[in-house]
Amino acid sequence: MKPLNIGMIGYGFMGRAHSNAFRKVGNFFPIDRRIVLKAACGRDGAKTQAFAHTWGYESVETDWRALIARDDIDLIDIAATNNVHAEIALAAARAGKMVLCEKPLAMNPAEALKMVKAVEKAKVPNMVWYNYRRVPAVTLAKQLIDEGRLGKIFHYRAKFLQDWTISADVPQGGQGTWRLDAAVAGSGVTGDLLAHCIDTALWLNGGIKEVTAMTETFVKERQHALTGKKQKVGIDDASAFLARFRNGSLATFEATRYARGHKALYTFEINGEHASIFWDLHDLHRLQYFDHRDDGVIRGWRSIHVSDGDQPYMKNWWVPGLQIGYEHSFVHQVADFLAGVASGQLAAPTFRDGLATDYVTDAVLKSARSGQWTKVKSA
Ligand code: SOE
Repeated sequence: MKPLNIGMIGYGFMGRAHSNAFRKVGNFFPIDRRIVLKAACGRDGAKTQAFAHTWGYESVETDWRALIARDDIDLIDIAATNNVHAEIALAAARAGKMVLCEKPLAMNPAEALKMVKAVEKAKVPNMVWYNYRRVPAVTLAKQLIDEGRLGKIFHYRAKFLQDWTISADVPQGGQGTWRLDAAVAGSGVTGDLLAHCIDTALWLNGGIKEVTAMTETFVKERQHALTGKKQKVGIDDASAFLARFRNGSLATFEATRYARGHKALYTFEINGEHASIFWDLHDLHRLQYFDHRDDGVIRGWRSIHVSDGDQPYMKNWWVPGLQIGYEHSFVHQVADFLAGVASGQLAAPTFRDGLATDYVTDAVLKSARSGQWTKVKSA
């Protein structure tokens, strides 16, 4: 089998999630390339070395430009902070590499558009790591909607709730807390958490026409982990918006890091003319489904344990009844990406799909500032 040499940029949470996916995918899915973890890249040499050792990368680079310049790298995976996505992706596309990028695609739509143009001009395979699409229960939701089981959609309701930044002592900037630093993250929960909800929503329910939003920054100043200085906080701690989808349905979206007791409670509910669907990341292998067309005496919400071979992705894992988890969504994403490359029909979400999400998050932030309903651009 022809090798596919991976150059991984970043060794944090996502560097681990992606590396795990690259290592596992060939054991469970019929891929046509032999994945080689060729090089890990990060600014801190010792940490990158340790990461490379743990995950089995053959070599280490401390400058992403040197990584991209290497002839023995086929695919650049950007698992670094949001502020460097664009620069790296542009250089990787110019060098003719395949490019995978962590979400959100960019700091703002202007950057994201440049990235889309670069990969499309260079005709290089590209994808954004919106992994939740490939949790089997979520993929099953897509299947049920596409089969028309819900009928006309009236409502879409999504939430992503966390509680890890309530203390004013949590710093901004630095490893682990860069998500609180606007210069590195771009925005707060809008780009970090709502972006997930929006990506899933655009996939399941089509485009969003307009939004009206509110955001809040509860802790106004935080110490910067790198400078030690107290600085104004530029990110949104909480963000909520109403939306109208192009198909006429109405939506509410909410994300916060101030919902005490919730760690990563991503939920969505969709209400259609005939049926409704509910999904909850804390119970990710289940899909709740209600069908009004069921016989009245047994009608009710059913909890589908998504673990059977005829349900999405599951025939590649264990035997019916045995469930899988969070990390597998990344494995599925690599499997689909490679199948897309092999067939010439790229798997979504491509960079252009990532731009569509960035247009929504941008409209949300603009609306929160202006207090006005704001139109969403089409990607
Ligand atoms: C933030 O805590 C975070 O890790 C996000 O950055 C991820 O994208 C999300 O999947 C889980 O929460």
